[in-house]
Amino acid sequence: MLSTLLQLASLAALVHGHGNIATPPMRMPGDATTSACGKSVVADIVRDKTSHVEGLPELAAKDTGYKAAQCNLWLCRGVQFADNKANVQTYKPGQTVEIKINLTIPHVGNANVSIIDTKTNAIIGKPLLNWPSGYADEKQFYGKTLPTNQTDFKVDIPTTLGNQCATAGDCVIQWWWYGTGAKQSYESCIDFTVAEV
Ligand SMILES: [Cu+2]
Repeated sequence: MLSTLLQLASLAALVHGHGNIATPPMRMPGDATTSACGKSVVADIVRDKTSHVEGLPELAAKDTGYKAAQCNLWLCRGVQFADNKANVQTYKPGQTVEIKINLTIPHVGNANVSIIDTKTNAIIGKPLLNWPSGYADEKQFYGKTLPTNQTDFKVDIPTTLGNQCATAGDCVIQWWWYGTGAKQSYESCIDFTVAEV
């Protein structure tokens, strides 16, 4: 009994994350992220792609390899563009892009999908999609009535970006979700370019 409880407790400690972009491919850490954020952050994300951000700063601070400014944990969980150069999506202004989310454990809250300027970590324009509340509601999730468009949706690439996102690495599409009760943030990033036509 005790060993079962201990096993459950350790399992709960491991399975604490809850969502990530399934497609198009999201940034995943490699050597550049290890060099910016240290091994502990990378190990956490590799072990659980859905993991939240809040656990990471403390983990990172204990790691001698952590360079806070370069890592920038609150953008794409610190995962660096250099590790995702093979997955840069090329979009056209006005193109419709389907995004699918792997949502493993719900925490009701707010969410958005936005284009982020990676230099300033600020949203460019308005979010492409926005759920001010009611995203990933436990009751809907476990009742199997979670609206499909929370995990499988389409965004329109704006026609107003000019060449702001023409260079790979300058912008990401970020799916961001905050579970208000759990106080956990989730971030996944898609690298892309869009150039003026
Ligand atoms: Cu949780």
